[in-house]
Amino acid sequence: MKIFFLVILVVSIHLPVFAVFPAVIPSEKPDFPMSIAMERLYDEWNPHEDRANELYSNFKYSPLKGFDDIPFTSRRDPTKVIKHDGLFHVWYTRRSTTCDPVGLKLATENKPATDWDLADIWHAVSSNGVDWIEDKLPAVSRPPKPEFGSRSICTPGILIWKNKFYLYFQAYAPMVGGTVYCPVRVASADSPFGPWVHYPEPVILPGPEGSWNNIKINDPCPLVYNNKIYIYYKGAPIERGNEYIIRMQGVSMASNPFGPFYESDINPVINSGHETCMFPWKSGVAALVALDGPEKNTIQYASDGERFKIVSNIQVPPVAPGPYCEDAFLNNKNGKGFLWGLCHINPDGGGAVNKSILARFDCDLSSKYDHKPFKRNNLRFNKNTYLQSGVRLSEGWVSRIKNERKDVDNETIR
Ligand code: AAL
Repeated sequence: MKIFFLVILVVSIHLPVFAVFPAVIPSEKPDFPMSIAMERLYDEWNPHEDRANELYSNFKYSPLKGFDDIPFTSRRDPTKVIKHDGLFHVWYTRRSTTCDPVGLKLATENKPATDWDLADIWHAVSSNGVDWIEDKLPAVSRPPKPEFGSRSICTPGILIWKNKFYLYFQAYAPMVGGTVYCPVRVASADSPFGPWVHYPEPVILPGPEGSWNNIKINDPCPLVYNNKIYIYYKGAPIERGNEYIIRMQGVSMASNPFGPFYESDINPVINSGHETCMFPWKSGVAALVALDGPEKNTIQYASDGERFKIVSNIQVPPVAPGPYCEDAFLNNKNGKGFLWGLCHINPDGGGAVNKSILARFDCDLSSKYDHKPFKRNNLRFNKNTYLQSGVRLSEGWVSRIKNERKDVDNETIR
């Protein structure tokens, strides 16, 4: 009998205690058995979901004033916004041509192939982030032929280092396009108003033959971190096709703005995304990763600037974001994030051959402020969103689906 009770006692000590998951989410991880989804809520997320995630936000957009709509003029790919002597500054790609982009095959000396072809880098200032005044001339103009950048300089990134200003940008020659060599060049100035002086040599070069970034270094995004200049970028190889990767992001570091830059040993450090958007966060670096790849539309964090992990999933993220991130160059291991920035929009919802405009986004990716409306889930959109071109099922697929219907739409009970 005694043994019988002992067995019951031992068994009951080891039996898991099942509990009903309570309506009020426990702030500590419960020790009763849970599904792996609920384990994950505590281990990878936090019990208060996106509301309590400082690196979760949604994004609201506003039009900007001061950027006149000029025929065949496009503005895109803004830098981070900086504030200097009370004024906000931004730089961006501006194309002012005599016709719309015609594609790579039809491009000529004066006819742009893509939206970022035959472009220079322009500058605008604002006292409130909404009303902007654009300079009358480019801040940085294309260098002469045959130098890198003589066809187009575009997609700049701003750096402030030891009280001087540096603009890093894509430098295309003799043409733009996926199979054209595109290193990163830099121009420097003592003031955000310029004058900007081209450094004669490219500073970040594509990688060796066969490597992930062997033809293009795009979207340079500088930060100051670990007492060094960190430039993140998107790399691409000359080879195209499903076996090749064209949208991963890497980082190179230097102690001098003109280089030499040394690649991270573990590049690429981000497996998805398109335009780059990195910012100091606490003692590490965070990244907004949008548009391409399996980890598109996420915010990621790397405690060492290189080992990125997903920390939130986001909706309708800004394209080519240039946040106003006040501590991007402070090197203080105390990154506080941001509340707004500029981005670009294709008014026609188009792609490489469509013109772009700059817009403002607001969000709450800040650890300093708490703007609750930006922490909402459950964003819903109206009919026009679902039925706009690019989202609406195309006529071609409407008829294909109609023709395949008798083979595809099988009886539910067979
Ligand atoms: C972008 C960026 C790069 C690409 C093109 C212009 O928005 O990713 O700059 O080359 O598109």
